[in-house]
Amino acid sequence: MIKNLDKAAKRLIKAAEQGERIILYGDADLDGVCSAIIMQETLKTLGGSVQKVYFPDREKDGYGITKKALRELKRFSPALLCVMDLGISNFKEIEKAKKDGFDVLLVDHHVVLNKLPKADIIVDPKQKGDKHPFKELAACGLTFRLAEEMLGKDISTALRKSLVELAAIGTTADMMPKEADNKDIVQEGLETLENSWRPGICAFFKLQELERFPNIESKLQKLISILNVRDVEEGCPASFRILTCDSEREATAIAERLLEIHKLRKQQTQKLLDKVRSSVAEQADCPIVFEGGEDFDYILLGTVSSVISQEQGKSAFVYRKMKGESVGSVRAPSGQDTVKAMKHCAQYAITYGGHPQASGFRIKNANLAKFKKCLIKYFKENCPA
Ligand SMILES: [Mn+2]
Repeated sequence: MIKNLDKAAKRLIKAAEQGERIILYGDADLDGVCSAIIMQETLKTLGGSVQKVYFPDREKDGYGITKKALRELKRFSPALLCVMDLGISNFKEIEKAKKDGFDVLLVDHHVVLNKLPKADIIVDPKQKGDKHPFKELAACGLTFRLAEEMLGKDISTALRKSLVELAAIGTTADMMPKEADNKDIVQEGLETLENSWRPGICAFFKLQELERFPNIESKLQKLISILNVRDVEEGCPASFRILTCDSEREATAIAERLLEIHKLRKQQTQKLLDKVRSSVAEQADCPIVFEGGEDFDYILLGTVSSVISQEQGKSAFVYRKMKGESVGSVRAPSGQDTVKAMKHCAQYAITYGGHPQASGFRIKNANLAKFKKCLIKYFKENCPA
């Protein structure tokens, strides 16, 4: 049993039944977005009222619970703040949210740092005392398990399908291992995905770009890469807008727009990849890749670090340099732990966190060189080639 899942379900049911204000706060990637939709639709089924769904703008405001978000959300307090796919390292921000009058419920799957934040309820299979044997659920997988617990045995087949589809999309997008719970969730979700009632999903399966793929798995990968396109309107990612949209005409318009942006991004990614590749070629004996610049577009970082890490078989730290600070995306081959490495060099970073193979950091530009040196030393000692 996942620790605190029953507690969290009871708390959410109570909030729905008593008409408490509920705020959903999710990461803006597909895992976070799918989590938020699963939770929103589950609460709606139970008669709850979600006042606001908030996604932080990673590019502008950074990852996690942000100060800006807390300022904007304060007007909803007192309320239940349900945070998904982030929060486990937001110690100060959660303390502030509590002070502002929020009850805080965390559903996260990221690595627990040295301590837990002071949220009222924490669901994270990676916390101490969690006896669930499988630790690699995505946040949307956890949220789906939570929805099952909240809805109990009465869950209708139609509702279950519509939720598990989202969990399958988010789990695949987060590149979680397709084992145990994840395998069940993805299999169940894929069974009906092509016949989804959700206008946003129907719109995608009618695109020519998707039709040419031979099977549902490859179609899903394409669907994810298009949904991943960053297109924020009034703080709301396109993926959320399209997956919750109830008109197929509107959904088709968003899908076509995303496809156009997606094509453009692909060209930009190739350009940046070529740039990083030529720089890396001159540093063959360096145990890591550490590359960045002012022209490194934030939204390309994840893809570029991931491709470079695969090509080089090294941990890749790829960052965008801004005015005083830089933000980076990190990917690593299996067996290397970038969170542990950054923990070792934490004195130079402002924040860092994530998963061993996929993480991120924020740093003062003045510390970039020291951070790099420290990481190189760490990898030389701990991951000899
Ligand atoms: Mn996630």
